[in-house]
Parts: sequence; structure tokens; C-alpha cells
Amino acid sequence: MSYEHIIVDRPADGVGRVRLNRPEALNALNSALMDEVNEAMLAFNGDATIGAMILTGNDKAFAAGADIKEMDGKTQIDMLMTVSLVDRFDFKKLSKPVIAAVSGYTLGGGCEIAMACDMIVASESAVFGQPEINLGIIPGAGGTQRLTRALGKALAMEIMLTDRKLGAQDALHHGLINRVAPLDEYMNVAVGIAQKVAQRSQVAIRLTKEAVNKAYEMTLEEGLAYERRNFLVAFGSEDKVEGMRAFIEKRRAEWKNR
Ligand code: DAK
Repeated sequence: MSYEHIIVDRPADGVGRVRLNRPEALNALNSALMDEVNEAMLAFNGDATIGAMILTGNDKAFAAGADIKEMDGKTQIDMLMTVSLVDRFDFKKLSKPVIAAVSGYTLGGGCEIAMACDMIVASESAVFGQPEINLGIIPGAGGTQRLTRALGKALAMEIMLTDRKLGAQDALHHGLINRVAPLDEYMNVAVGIAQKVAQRSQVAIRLTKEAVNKAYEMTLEEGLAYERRNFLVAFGSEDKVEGMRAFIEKRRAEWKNR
């Protein structure tokens, strides 16, 4: 499959990578690019040889936000009628974990799609922000909700109301991201994490991802009930039998993903 705005590859066994590739526009997210991202990620999600995905940009920009030049000519009704625009930014529907590997500008819709991923690894030069306020709009793909849940209200307010940018170390300190690594290392770190995910039982990985995501949507009681159901599903898997046997026999488990 060949794409115009993204590059797709497999940097390691079991790992699918989607690289945003509009460097001349700091990877601004136009509709065509987002359609390609979704198509490629759905293809990896449906590929039994892939256990985890990486979404990345380049060293200068993960993405500087939605494409302002494309939005400039659009009306409110155009935005409303654009097919599932928010769905384009929502990777929760993917059953396999997605790791954002970000560097440089991670702004607006770029920050929102990073936050829609399951984990974020950043280079030391990554800068996070929601500068929509400068354009007379507000975040529209999860910024007001996901950033607030990640950072708490006070800091999230400052970022969204005043366009305060957050550097990688601050983002780590405040719990927005998993890791910070030097520019020449962050991709290896992301691939390493993705490999660790891909080497596990994909049944257990999927059930875990689903349950963790529910923590954002359910009361504690509902979430605990959901977790218990997923636990019982995992307990009925062939991989549960193999995992426990392998531990007792002091050998490596051979997952069947069944
Ligand atoms: N859109 C289009 N082009 C962009 C862009 C963007 N977001 N960001 C940068 N570019 C382009 C620049 O126009 C420039 O192109 P040329 O002029 O060379 O043709 C090229 O990339 C290089 O940018 P700069 O010359 O500006 O580079 P600098 O290093 O000087 O500055 C910067 C970098 C990142 C500080 C600056 O480019 C900047 O402020 N960019 C805009 C950042 C921004 O405001 N991002 C938020 C966009 S709004 C929705 C859901 C979500 C969204 C919308 C709708 N719905 C559910 C309906 C999301 C909205 C957004 O993300």
C-alpha cells in the first residue's frame, strides 16, 4: 500500500509504525493525512502479525496541529458534516496498543492525537501545547478533556487559556507522557516498549487495554466490575494455561494468542 502523506513500516518484529510525513507543513493534519493514518492503523490492527503500533512524525514536529490553511475556508457546517472528524483522532477503537513517539512541535490536534494514543515517548525537544486560543477556537479533538485528566485543572487551564507550552521534562513530571529520551534515542525507546507489548499474550494485552481505558469513563464500581469480567475472560484463555505452566516449569511462555 502506498500513501502520499505517511510512511508505513515495521521497525521490529510485531511492531507496525506510521510516520506522519508532511515536513514542509510541520506535519499539519489535513483530512487526507488523517484518512491515511486511520487506514494504515486499522490495517495494522487487523494484521495478526502485529502486536503494537507506533505513531510518529519527524524530529522537528510530531504535528503542529490541524491544517489551518485547510480549515480557513471551512464553515461550521463543513466541520459538522466532515465524516467522523473526531473519530479520525480517536484510536481507542483500535484493540492493539498505540505508542506515540513525539519530537518537536506536538501542538493542537497533534497533542490531541498523541494523547489519544496509549503511551507517549518524547524526545528532549518535544513541546506540547494547545494553541487553539490564538486562532479564536478551542480544542476540538479531546484537548479540554484528556489534557485536564492528565495534568489536573489548573495547569490544563493555563495551557489552553494562555498558550503555555510544556517541554518534555515538564510533561514527564506532570504525568502526560511515559518517557523522555535524547533525540537520537527516543525512537528506540518507543520501539523497545512496542516490542515488549508485542511479545506478550495478545489476548491479555487487548483485555488490559480495554479495561484501563474504562477507568476514564466509568465509576470505580463499574470499572471494577468491567475489570473482573475481563479478568475472567483472560482466565479462560489458552494463554493463561500456558503462562502459568511456563512459570512453574521455569521456561519462557509460548503465546498462542488464543
Ligand atoms: N496548519 C497549516 N500549516 C502549518 C501549521 C498548521 N497547523 N503549522 C505550521 N504550518 C506551516 C506554516 O504555515 C509554514 O508553511 P509555509 O508558510 O512555509 O508555507 C510551515 O508550516 C513552517 O511553519 P513556520 O514557518 O510557522 O515555522 P516556525 O518554526 O516559525 O513556527 C510553529 C512553528 C509551530 C510555532 C508555527 O508554525 C505555529 O504556530 N503553527 C500553528 C500551530 C497551531 O496553532 N496549531 C493548532 C492548530 S488548530 C476539530 C478537531 C481538532 C481540531 C480542529 C477541528 N473538529 C473536531 C472539528 C484541531 C485544531 C488545531 O489543531
